Amino acid sequence: MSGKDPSWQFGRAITRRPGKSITGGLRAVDTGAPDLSVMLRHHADYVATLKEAGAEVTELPPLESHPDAVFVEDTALCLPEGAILMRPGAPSRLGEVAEMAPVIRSLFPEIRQIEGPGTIEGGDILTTSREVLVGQSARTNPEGIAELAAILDGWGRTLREVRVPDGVLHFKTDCSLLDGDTILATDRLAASGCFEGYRVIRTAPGEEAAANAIRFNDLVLMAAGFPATARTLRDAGYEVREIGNTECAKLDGGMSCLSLRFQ
Ligand code: CIR
Repeated sequence: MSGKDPSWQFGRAITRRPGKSITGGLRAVDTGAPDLSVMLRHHADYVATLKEAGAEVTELPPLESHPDAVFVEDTALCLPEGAILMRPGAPSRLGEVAEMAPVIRSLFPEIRQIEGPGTIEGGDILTTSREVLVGQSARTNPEGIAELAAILDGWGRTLREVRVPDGVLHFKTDCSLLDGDTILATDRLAASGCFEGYRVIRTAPGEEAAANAIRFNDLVLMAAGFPATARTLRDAGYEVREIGNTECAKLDGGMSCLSLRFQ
């Protein structure tokens, strides 16, 4: 795919439909159980928007044994060189990787795996056109990051380690890639200086949850309900689609968590 930027120009995505067990999903603060029927509607809108953006979507069935399995992003890192199976830091999510592995194996000729003892989740990894940024968080520890760095080094890629602000689940809870050089970020994350050299667009005050967006080809998918940030993005020239996310938000999930994206 010459001429394309593999950090945001994709051909494929993997998603997994939420199941009844979603009510048992992990959450930092309990704001009530997610409503499965509403979440299914939002999820269908999300998949339809990925297809509108040009994705061929592999839609996996619900996995009732793993309440958080809808958040497929945390199980793998997909790059043009190959895919790397992650090792989640949340014990209840470790088994999701074995469920995703055969799907990844059917799509990627080159597969690596984080073996441990370190842990790392896909939500802490932001791939830009120049580097792979990885946030150290409550889920992703230095050992997991070191194991990923060694794999990426073998592929000629640079990993840069950053810190996720306290109380924030994942690095990408607070940022997303808008194009090869532009990042949408919250004030609290951008203030750490980790995006020096990039163009940074900030979420509007009080709209921090808008930061977890995705760019997929010509579209930016963002959670609905953040009008000031949506306006900022449109004024900057992005074509934005707002998708309901109220139920995933109860489980600390957003746009990026719901898919794996690759060429
Ligand atoms: C969790 O706590 O693991 C899930 N309830 C939410 C995961 C969100 N994933 C992501 O940001 N990549």
